[in-house]
Amino acid sequence: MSTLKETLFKKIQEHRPRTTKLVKECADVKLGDVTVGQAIGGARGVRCLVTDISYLDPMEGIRFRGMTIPETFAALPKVPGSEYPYVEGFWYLLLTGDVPTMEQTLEVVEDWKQRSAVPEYVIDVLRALPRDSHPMAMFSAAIVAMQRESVFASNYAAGKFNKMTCWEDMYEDANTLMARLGPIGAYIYRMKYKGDTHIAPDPELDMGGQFAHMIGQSDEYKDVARMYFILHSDHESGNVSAHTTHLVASALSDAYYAYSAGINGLAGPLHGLANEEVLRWTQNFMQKLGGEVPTEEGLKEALWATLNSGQVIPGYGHAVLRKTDPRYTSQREFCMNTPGLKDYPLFQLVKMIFEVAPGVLTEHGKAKNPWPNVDAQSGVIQWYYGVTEYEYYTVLFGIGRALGCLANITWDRALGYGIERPKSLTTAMLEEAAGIA
Ligand code: AMX
Repeated sequence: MSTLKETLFKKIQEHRPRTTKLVKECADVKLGDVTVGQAIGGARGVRCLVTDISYLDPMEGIRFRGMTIPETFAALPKVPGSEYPYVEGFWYLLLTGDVPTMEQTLEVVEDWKQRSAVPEYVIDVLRALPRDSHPMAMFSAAIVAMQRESVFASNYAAGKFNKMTCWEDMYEDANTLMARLGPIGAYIYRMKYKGDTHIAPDPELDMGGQFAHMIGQSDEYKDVARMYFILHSDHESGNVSAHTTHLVASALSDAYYAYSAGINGLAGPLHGLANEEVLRWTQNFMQKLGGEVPTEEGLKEALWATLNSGQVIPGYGHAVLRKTDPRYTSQREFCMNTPGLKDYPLFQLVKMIFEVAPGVLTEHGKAKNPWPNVDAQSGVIQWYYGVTEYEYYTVLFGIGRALGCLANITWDRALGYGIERPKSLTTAMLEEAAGIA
C-alpha cells in the first residue's frame, strides 16, 4: 500500500467515530432555519453540507485543510528549481490533512505517472466529436467515456460492495482520473487549436510540468500550471462543480460519472466559464480603444454600460465571499512578481478594473460582494503566456477543480454519507407558510 493510501486509511479510521457519534447522538441538533428566500434563491447560506477538505470564510477566503493560500504554497515540497509546489503533494494534503515530505510527494508523482496513459478509445471519442464542440463538452465526454474502467463500478457490479472498504475503490478511480486529466486536457488543446499536432509526455516531469510540456508551453509556464491547478482546486463543497460531483456520487455513482457531471456545472457562465467571459469583456473593451489602456473615466463608463445592459461584470461578486478573493490576490502577486507581466497592458487594465469596479458595483447597489473573484485575474496570465483560446480556460479550471471534488467524494465514501435528497415544496406551500395564501 502506498504511503498516501496508508495515511489516508489511518485518518479515515480516526475520523469515523466522530461522524458516527454525530449521527447517532446529535442528529437532531439544529444548524439553522431555511427561509423562503433561500428555497427560491439557490439555497444560498443553507448550512447542510459537510467537508473537512477546505473551508471558505466570507471575509478571509479559502483555507485548504486549515491553511491559507500563502501558507499552503510555503509548506508543500517544491519542484526543484521552481517557486511552486508539486500538485501531487497538494493532493496528499487535501486527502490526508498532512503536509507530505518530499519522499511521500514523489511517491504520488510516480503513482500518477503509472496511471497517466490516455486510453486510445478516449482519443477516438474526442476525435469523433465535431471539432467545434466546446472544449468543456469534449472534456466531460472524455471523462464519462472512461467510466468503463471504474474499479468502484466493476466491484459493485460483482457484488463486492462493502460500506467500510468502498472508499478504496473510489480512491483508485480518483487517482487514475487525476493522473489522466492533464494529458486529456492537453490532447483537446492541441487537437483543437494547434493543428492537431501532439506532444509525447516527458517521463521526467511532474503533473503540472507535464501539462505545460504537453500543450507546448515554455518552462516558465510550468509554474503557472502548478499554481493554477492548486488555486482552482477546492472552494468547500457548496459551489456548483463540487456540489454536483458530491450529489451524483451520493447515488453511489462512480468518480467518472460524478466528475463528468461536475465539469458540466463548471461550464456555466456564472461559475467556471466566468474566466473566459472576463477576458472577452476586457479584450473587447481594449479593442474598442485601439489597444490602449483606458482612462479611469472611460472604464467607469464601460462598466456602467455593461450593468445598464443587464449584464453582470464578470469576475466580480461571489455567493459566499465578501472581500477580495485571496485566489485573485495570489495571481495578482504572481503578475506583480513576473517582470514582463507586471507592465503588460492587459494586466494594467485588470489592475485598473480592480481599482474602479468595486466602487461602481457598490453604487449600483445590487451585488452583495463588489470585490473580484478568482476569475478576474486568471485569463490575463494565460493570455500573456500565449494560451489565447479563451474557451479553453474552463478546462484548465476543471483539471484543477478535480483535486477538491475527487478528494471530497473519496471521503464521502469513507464516511458513508447518505444519498442526497432535499425536500421540495410547492409555491402554494410557501405562500401558506408566509401567510399570503
Ligand atoms: N455584476 C453585476 N451584478 C451582479 C454581480 C456582478 N458581478 N454580482 C452579483 N450581481 C447581482 C446579481 O445578478 C443579483 O441581481 P438580481 O437581484 O437582479 O438577480 C444581485 O447582484 C445579488 O446577487 P448576489 O447575492 O450578490 O450574488 P449571487 O450569490 O446571486 O451570485 C455570482 C454570485 C458569482 C454568480 C455573481 O456575483 C455573478 O454573477 N458574478 C459575475 C460572474 C462571475 O464572476 N462568476 C464567477 C464566480 C466564481 C466562480 O465560480 N468561478
